[in-house]
Amino acid sequence: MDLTEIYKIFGLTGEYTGYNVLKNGNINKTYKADFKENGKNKSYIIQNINTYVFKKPEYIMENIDGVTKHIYGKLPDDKKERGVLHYLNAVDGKNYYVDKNGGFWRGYGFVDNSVTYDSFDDPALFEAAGEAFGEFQLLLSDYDASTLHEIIPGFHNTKSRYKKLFETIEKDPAGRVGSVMPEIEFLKENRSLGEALVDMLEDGELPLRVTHNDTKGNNILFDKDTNETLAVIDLDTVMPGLVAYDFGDAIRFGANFSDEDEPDISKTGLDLKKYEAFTKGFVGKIKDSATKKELETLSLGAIVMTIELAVRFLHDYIDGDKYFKLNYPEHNIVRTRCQIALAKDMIKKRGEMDRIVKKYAN
Ligand code: GN1
Ligand code: MG
Repeated sequence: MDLTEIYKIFGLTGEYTGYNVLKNGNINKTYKADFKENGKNKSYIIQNINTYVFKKPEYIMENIDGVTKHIYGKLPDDKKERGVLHYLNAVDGKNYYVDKNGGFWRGYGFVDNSVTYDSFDDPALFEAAGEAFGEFQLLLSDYDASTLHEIIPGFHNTKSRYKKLFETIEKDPAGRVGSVMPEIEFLKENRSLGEALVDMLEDGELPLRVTHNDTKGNNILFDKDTNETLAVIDLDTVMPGLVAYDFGDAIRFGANFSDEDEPDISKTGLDLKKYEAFTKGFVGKIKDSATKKELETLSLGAIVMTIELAVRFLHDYIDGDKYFKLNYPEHNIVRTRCQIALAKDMIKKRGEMDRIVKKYAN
């Protein structure tokens, strides 16, 4: 599909000066399109949604419409412009467009002078990320969860994720099972740990809340000059979930010494300094609204989310790489090994992780 067609459909005007592909998402295709109008630069984000992953993208757009309006309504006037994404309407008034080949498109205004980070070497910045994700949850604490579509059913249900992994191992569709036995073994040994949060949810020990469910640090916009946090983005997976999922995934991604797909796993492990910085920010925001049990399960959330991603990356590898975008053929198994190395290190450090949560929960 020709991008200029898409610009027309979303009514973008001005002189078009070019686009970049933004590469930090593993699912959708994202473009930043640059325009000039009356001497001023104005950019837009255009996304082509992956319909293998998102079977009903119209539902995502309904969720996003509700959630962004809710947040917009709560922001003070001076934050309304940059504190939430403003989605574009197509010529027919819908906030998406389906092309003749079934391609699903949407767009929003690029937030002026904003930046995202893939890693957080400055603890203060990661603490701010913790505050932003904590605040996001507070903003949605009164959102009517029954109006939200469950975009990917069982998204963080590690019991069904494990089940699907073992079913695919049985079928071995890509003939790769024989080469990944140590990884399968680790995941088998740690199955009850990986399923622990779902057990607690099923037993009614933890409340469901409206959560983001994809809290990678690069889903936060910062002001390029001041590093003030502006907005939480990537709202595709906003759904009912556990607080521990949002805390856990942010730690999994941002408090790792390495990237989530580092091939040299001797570099991988939990950086307790970063862990503490994020915990300080996140727990500081949610401690009054969270239950004691929720706070107690945060460190477990980090371990569970890391095991979950190992399960998901390994599943995709065994399944022949259908879900996640790859940068090279072995990418999914490299990701799996990195997540396993991180999970092992977290398991060793669990006592320390708990101590840190307690420090900020009181
Ligand atoms: C995917 O595309 P991105 O980066 O927003 C995935 C997340 C994973 C993440 C791992 C819908 O997110 O669940 O944690 O990759 N999103 C979906 O990097 O599956
Ligand atoms: Mg995402």
